[in-house]
Parts: sequence; C-alpha cells; structure tokens
Amino acid sequence: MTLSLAPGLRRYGTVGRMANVERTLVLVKPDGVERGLIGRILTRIEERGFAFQALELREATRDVLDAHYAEHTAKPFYPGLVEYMTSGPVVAIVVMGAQAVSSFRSVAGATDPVKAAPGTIRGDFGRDWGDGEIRNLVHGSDSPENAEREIAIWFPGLARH
Ligand code: DAT
Ligand code: MG
Repeated sequence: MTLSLAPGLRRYGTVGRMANVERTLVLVKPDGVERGLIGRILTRIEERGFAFQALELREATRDVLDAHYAEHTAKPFYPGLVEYMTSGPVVAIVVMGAQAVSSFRSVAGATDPVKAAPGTIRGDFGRDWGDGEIRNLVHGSDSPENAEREIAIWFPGLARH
C-alpha cells in the first residue's frame, strides 16, 4: 500500500513546484523493524520537517536488492548484506524536501555504527554486535541521481521519467 500524505505535501506549494522537490529513498532495515525502532526513526525525519510521499512495509527480494545495490554486488560483503536485508521486512519510504538526500545522510550517520556520531540514528541505536556484520538500521540514497534511480526500483509508480 502506498500512503500519500497530502497535508505534508501542501507545504511545498503547487503540484508544479512539487515536481522539482528533491526526493530520497530511505529504508528502515530489518534490524530497525525487528527492534521496534520504526516509530523513532520516522520521528527523526518528521522532526526535521520532511514529508513522506510513500511508506510501505515489505520484504526485499533478491532482484530488488541486486538493482538497488548494483555498485556493491561484486564486493565480498554482498552475500552477507543480502542475508541481512532479507532477514525480515523493511520499511521503504520516499522522503521529500529541499536537500532531502544530504539531510537524511547526516541524520543517518556514518555507515559503521561504531563510528557514527551520537545524535545520529546509527550512532544512537547501532553498535557492533560481535558477529563481523554491519547492521546499521537505515539506508539513505547518496545522491539525488541515485535517489531517483532507487525510487524507480522500489516504487515504479513514482518514477519521474
Ligand atoms: P551506506 O549505507 O552508508 O550508503 P554503503 O553504500 O557503502 O554505505 O554500503 C551499503 C551497505 O552495505 C551498508 O549500509 C552496510 C553494508 N556494508 C558496507 N560496507 C561494508 C563492509 N565493509 N562490511 C560489511 N557490510 C558493509
Ligand atoms: Mg550507500
């Protein structure tokens, strides 16, 4: 199910102007869902004043992950990453607002939760669990171009072109 939140979107003015607002693809990864942190993670996005265009609990398939993580599929950690990302449901979210990509990256914190600053999602809720795997609670697109590419993978109906 895709949930459109009209009141939030109204902040961005007309439909014509909204079409140019930056979007980013956020995932609450399986550890975030399993640990009951969906609400607190979404709250941090809402507190910064960003709007949700779509929000859905779903299982990540291998095909979606291969497309989403195209830059990583040949890396040694990729099999472990797929195991992690398919270990339970994820929440896929399209977040909208000026500079949404870099704003969410700073809220998420560094990739490795051990290095992530306190105050960030990964720095506050993540740790090394002692099994050699990185479980870092959230994904956020790393550029506006990748955001649009990822949104087209997770929400084909919301692709811009
Ligand atoms: P980010 O999620 O901060 O954009 P990334 O794109 O470099 O980081 O990597 C994607 C995910 O892959 C990351 O969230 C966790 C996993 N990952 C990255 N580097 C890893 C490593 N060296 N060992 C294990 N998992 C890794
Ligand atoms: Mg990345």
